[in-house]
Amino acid sequence: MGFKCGIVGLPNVGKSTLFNALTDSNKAQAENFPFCTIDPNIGIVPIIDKRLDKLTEISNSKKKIYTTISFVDIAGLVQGASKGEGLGNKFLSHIREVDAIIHMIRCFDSNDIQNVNENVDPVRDIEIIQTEMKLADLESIQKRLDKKNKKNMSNTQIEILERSLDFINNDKNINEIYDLYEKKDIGMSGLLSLKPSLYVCNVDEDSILSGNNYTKKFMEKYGEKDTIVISAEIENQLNALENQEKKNYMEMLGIKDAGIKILAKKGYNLLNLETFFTSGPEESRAWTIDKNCLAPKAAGKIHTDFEKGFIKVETVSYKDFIENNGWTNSKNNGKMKLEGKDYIVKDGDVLNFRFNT
Ligand SMILES: Nc1nc2c(ncn2[C@@H]2O[C@H](COP(=O)(O)OP(=O)(O)OP(=O)(O)O)[C@@H](O)[C@H]2O)c(=O)[nH]1
Ligand SMILES: [Mg+2]
Repeated sequence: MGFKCGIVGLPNVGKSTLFNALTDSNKAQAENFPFCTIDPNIGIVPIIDKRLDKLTEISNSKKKIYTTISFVDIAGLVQGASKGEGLGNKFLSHIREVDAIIHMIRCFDSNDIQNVNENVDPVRDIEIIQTEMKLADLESIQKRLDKKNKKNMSNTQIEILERSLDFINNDKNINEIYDLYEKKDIGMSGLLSLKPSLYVCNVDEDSILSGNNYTKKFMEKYGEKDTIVISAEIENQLNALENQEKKNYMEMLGIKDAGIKILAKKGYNLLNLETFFTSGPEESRAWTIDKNCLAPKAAGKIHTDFEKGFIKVETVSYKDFIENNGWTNSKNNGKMKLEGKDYIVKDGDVLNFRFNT
């Protein structure tokens, strides 16, 4: 299963516009009225990786398969959503299914584009969303900590819920849970407030390069590391253009990389993901794993039989593979290593698994 990122925010802030840009489609209806989106739109996006292009060339592979991330365009949330306001709490459950959240925040002025609140205020807007997520979490924690439901959970799971309850009730920074427990256990809690988050400040054309007062105010509070300034509208227009036209337009705007590319990369980092490759005459392919993944687990990404029957793995680093022009010379020049089940796969490794079926 690929990784899923949900696009979350107030109504009419540009979520569907961003989704269309990310998925290079017109799949999501994006119109100037609140609650335009009701059912979630799902799009799968290849993560373009130049290293894979290179490997495909060297191995003369018939097929090239990039790894992917799924994006989910979710209905707008409003104050009181957890209690059924707006489109209500059914939509909070769509957020529960994603691995990470892209918060879409309006940072542009426009008299034409309806705003559900009276003015533009990114910090207030994100707080409305986060409060709704916390309220939804409180309800879900309380339900699960009921005696009868508690029986099916491990002690760690119960502890995480109890701690989260304390953090939310006392308005403490819930992300401190990440210092106390393992990522996989935290993920299993399904709590919305604990999902890794990226913030996208949606701006007009003139603010793409250096932001505006809204983005500044937002970053003062939420920092720059996990924030990205994008114009969803412009990204969408860029996608509609042919290569040369696109280049010219980007030059005119003064941007080097499409914002959505930067966004996909940031998402990858945020989720602590890495890539390993397989490469041969049939296909070259990129695979997504968690950082510090052990070799058998990585094998399991390809097929569960590979994990069960894992014997050894042949490894060559990406750099060596390129420098030695493929498997054969890497082997002959002593760059291929044979590793066992304790091997921690590194980003960029080119791997060949040996297994029993
Ligand atoms: N001026 C301006 N308008 C934008 C921008 N991004 C989106 N819009 C417009 O805002 C309106 C709403 O965009 P959508 O993408 O449908 O918004 P949404 O967040 O999906 O809305 P809901 O599905 O109703 O929650 C559309 O008319 C877009 O063209 C932007 O960066 N600047
Ligand atoms: Mg929408």
